[in-house]
This record gives sequence, C-alpha cells and structure tokens, in this order.
Amino acid sequence: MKNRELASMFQRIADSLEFKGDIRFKINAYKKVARVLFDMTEDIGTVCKEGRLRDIPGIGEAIAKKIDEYLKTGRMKKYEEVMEEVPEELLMLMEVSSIGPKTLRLAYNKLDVKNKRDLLRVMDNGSLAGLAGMGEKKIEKMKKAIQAYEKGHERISIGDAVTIVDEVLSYLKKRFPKIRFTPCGSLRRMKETVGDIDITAGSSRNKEIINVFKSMPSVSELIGAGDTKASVMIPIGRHSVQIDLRVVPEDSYGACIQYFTGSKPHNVHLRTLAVKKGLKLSEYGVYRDEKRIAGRTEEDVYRILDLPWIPPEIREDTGEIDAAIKGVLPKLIEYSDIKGDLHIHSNYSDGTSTILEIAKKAKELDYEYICITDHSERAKYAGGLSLTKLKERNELCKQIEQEQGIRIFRGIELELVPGHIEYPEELIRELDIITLAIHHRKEGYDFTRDVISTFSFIHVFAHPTGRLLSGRSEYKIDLKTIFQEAAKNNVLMEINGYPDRLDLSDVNVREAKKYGTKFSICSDAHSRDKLNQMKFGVGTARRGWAEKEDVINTFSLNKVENWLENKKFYKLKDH
Ligand code: DGT
Ligand code: CA
Ligand code: CA
Repeated sequence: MKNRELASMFQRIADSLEFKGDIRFKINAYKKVARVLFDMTEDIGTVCKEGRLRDIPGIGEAIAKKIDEYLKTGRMKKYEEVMEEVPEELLMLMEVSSIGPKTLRLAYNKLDVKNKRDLLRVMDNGSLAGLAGMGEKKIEKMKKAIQAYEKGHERISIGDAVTIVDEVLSYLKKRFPKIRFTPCGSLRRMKETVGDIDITAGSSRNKEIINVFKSMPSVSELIGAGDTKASVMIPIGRHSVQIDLRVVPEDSYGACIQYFTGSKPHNVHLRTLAVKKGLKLSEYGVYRDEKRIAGRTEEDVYRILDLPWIPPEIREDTGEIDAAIKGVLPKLIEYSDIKGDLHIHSNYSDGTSTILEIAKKAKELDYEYICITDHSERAKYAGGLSLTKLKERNELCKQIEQEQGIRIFRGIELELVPGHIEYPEELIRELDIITLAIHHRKEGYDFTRDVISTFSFIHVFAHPTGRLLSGRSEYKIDLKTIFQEAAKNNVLMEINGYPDRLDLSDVNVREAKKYGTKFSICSDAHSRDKLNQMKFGVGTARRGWAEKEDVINTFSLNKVENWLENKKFYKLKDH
C-alpha cells in the first residue's frame, strides 16, 4: 500500500506551499488529499488501477494525475520540484505548535535558518528577537513547544503503532498461517504512546521466521538479529519505530507473552508472589526447582500463582494484583459492548465523508445508532455550521435515518467561548445531543465555572482536558469539580478515541469513576474509516478500569433514548 507514502508527500507539498506563502485554496487541496489518503483503508493502487481515483472526495483531476504518475513511475515531478526549493528539516518544524510558516519564512530569509538547530541558536543569541513581530513572550512559547514536540516524538502514538503492527502481522501470517503471533509490550496494554513494538511468536521454526521478518520490504534498518530474535526499524510518517520479534517454543509461549506484555512493575510484583510460593517465574515458564510446571498459556501462568487471568490493559501494578487476589477484578468493558458512536464529523463541517457514507460504515460495525456532531458556528476554523445549514443537515440526517434504518442523532460540537455563555434555545430545539468542547487557551477565564454553567443543557463534555499528545498541553480546569458536577447533572464525560487525544486519559477515567461519573466513548472520526478509532477509546476506558455499565454507548438504542428523555425532564424541571 502506497497510501501513507503518498499522504506524507502531499502533506509536504502543502507544507512547502504554505511556507512559500502560496494561495490558501491550493494548500488546503493538498492538505485534504493528504488526510483522505492517510485515512483510507482501501489500497490506493487498486483504486487507481480500477480507474476510481476521481470518485474519491478530495481527489480532483490534477491530483489524480500526480497519484497515477507516482504509482506508475515511483516519482512525482511536482513533489521533487517543491522539495528542491525548501529545506526539508525546516518543514518538519511546521509540525510544532506555536511555530507557523510565517515565522519560519522570516527566519529563513533573514537569518538563514535551515533546521531546528539553527532556529534554537537564533532564539538563544537574540537575533530572532530582533525581527519584526518576534516578542520575547512569543519566542519563549516557541521554545517550550519545541521541547514538548521533542518529548512527544521519542514515542509513537498507539494509533500509528497499531497500524504498523497490523501490517507486520498480516505479512508474517500470510507466510506462516499456522503460527501464533502476539503483539506484547505497551501496545498490548493499549498505552497511549509506544516506545517500541514487541512481538512474540510460538514456534520451533525460529530461523525461518526471523529471516522473513528481517527482510520485510518495509524494514528501513536492521538493528540486530540472532536465531531466536531480531530488531528492525520501520518508518512511520516522518519518523520510524523499532520492532523486536522473539520466537519461542510453543511450551514457553504463554510465559513469554506474559513476560513481554509487562508492565515491568506488574511483572516484578508477580515475581515476588511467585517467590513466596517457592516458584520461579521467567519468560520461559514457571519453575519449581528446575522443573517447568507452567508456561504454555498465559492463563496457566496466572493460575499457578492462584490468580485469575488479568487483562493486559490494567497490568500496571496499580492495584490489579491485589484485586485479583481478593477476587474483585473489574469486569472491563469490551469492544463488542459498543452499540453506537456519539461523536462523528461529516462533510457538513470539517469531516471528509458524507452522512450516508458514515451511516453505511456504522451499519457495517453493527451499531444501532450514531450521532453526527459537526462543529457549531463559532468554530470558524472548522467550518462551523450556521443555524440554517444545521437545519438542512438535520433534514438530511432524518432522510438517511429512514432509508438506512439506523438511528442518527442530530448533534453538535458546541464551541465554548468563555465569558460568552448563552443558552442556545434554538439549538436545544433542533438537536438530540449537545456536546460541549473547548479549543482554545484564552487566559483570564474560569473554565471550570463556565463549563459547569452549561451542564443544564449539554449531554457530553468532549475531550475534557484538551491535551494533544503531540504537544498541546491541557487547559486549566478543575477536573474533580467537573466530575462531581457531571455526576450530579447527568452529563457524560467523553473518552475520545482519537489517538492524539485519548482524553479523558486512563488515569482520569479511573478518577472520574470514583465520583460516579458516566462516560461516552467515541471515535471523533473526521472520515468514515476513522470510526475504527473507537478501539483506542475502549482501550483507554479499559486502562481506566471502566465497566460496561459506566459507558452510555453500550446501552441499547431504547435505553439511550430513555436516558435522553430523563435529561430533558431534568432540564424542564430545573429551568
Ligand atoms: P515501551 O516500549 O517503552 O512503550 O514500554 P514496554 O512496556 O513495551 O517496555 P519494553 O519494550 O522495554 O519491554 C517490554 C516488556 O518486557 C515490559 O513491559 C516488561 C518486560 N521487561 C522488560 N525488561 C524487563 C525487566 O528488566 N524486568 C522485567 N520483569 N520485565 C521486563
Ligand atoms: Ca515496547
Ligand atoms: Ca522492546
């Protein structure tokens, strides 16, 4: 699949045009196609061969030609031209928040800044501050953003990690269909970021497997290889990630996946339990004296320690082993419990799929309902809807709902502008579900108070802390008070499955649960294919010890409708 490769080429074209100050329309067209390609699950090569390129929204004639050229020749003239004119390392800096194309252009033209090192130098020696529009405060903010960016990029997102591991596993399984492979480490625990990817295989054909693994076409670098293990690098976007593969005999498979799933503190705790029982625990099995007494399955390993199997997502040594000993492990929510998705963007605002496409995808996923939550008018940057547009969209929702036989709640992602709270009566009349969101960091406002003041008419508080794992920090909000009030007012806290957000985080989910707060897990999809981001939301919820009953979108449609009715009743009673 060349999808991701093409996506990042178009993204770079967009970045360099932006850097050069080209017209917005062109830049946006390239950005859009980059996103569409990145999100696409179908192979672009197949689409092109079948002559269907132009059927894809966002791909016009000019771009179709470029894709075709690249797929046929392995080159794209436009890309090569553009990349010759702009230093590539400078473009990477456009990923950093707080550093825009204008700043970079200025630094490049006036101070010959070509990369991050140059930029840090002119920040430190004061020459950047000498340029027009470059205040001390702004430079300080840029420095912090670079630090945050660097920190975020030592690890990759769980979304990227899963994409890569799926590709690697499908490659290996095609060649070794009978052999079991399990991704272990932080990825199996669904941690929000992943340092490296660990895969375990159970087989005596170790040499063969290692050989195939280290010569996969996607490998950019071989770090090391022996008879039973190997480490390689695989590129993802502008970065790359290490993958470690270990092959162990079937008899040790369970012990090995247990060991390499971690976390390390969980394993250390487990080992002390084993020692107390006179046993020894290693990646090869559980031993009494020199005799192996368990190791074939992971369940066996836990059983021999008198424990039930513990789900990987909570193996962090934060109380799970005690809960297992006492027999009070939570019954974690499962992906199969999910019956709908309450946060999806359509092409009415900043999404790329039509409502019909979204509805069809939701049916494929066996959902009973979805909610389309386009941005509200104040979110100008994201094509927020006017009331007229909103009414038009709602009509369409109704029509598609009838045609497709899936409940489509009319929703909105309502932008909170602190200090300007109004009671949106019109919206309440037009909409089934109101989701509140904040997308800015304006200073001098009491976010906590402003958010709570909306609890009488909103249903969901979206991505409650506002963090982005790629760098943007949280806004100042008192989560404990928010959780308490949310529980009291029947407002749901969102667990956003967008891999750069995962907000609420695992830790916050567990905290919110203490207050009796309920959740909505969502994909926040901006295209049909991204409805599958739900799995990262579920992973985060599981890491936060959430159970089925804690999450509204595990309810049947009937129960959700009842919940909404009750909420309305509450509203009428109190206002
Ligand atoms: P990462 O890669 O930083 O996202 O995090 P992990 O948890 O995948 O860590 P990694 O790749 O260093 O090691 C994979 C697992 O192997 C880890 O979760 C637990 C196990 N492990 C690694 N080193 C040790 C160790 O020194 N002692 C024990 N008990 N387990 C270890
Ligand atoms: Ca790892
Ligand atoms: Ca590792």
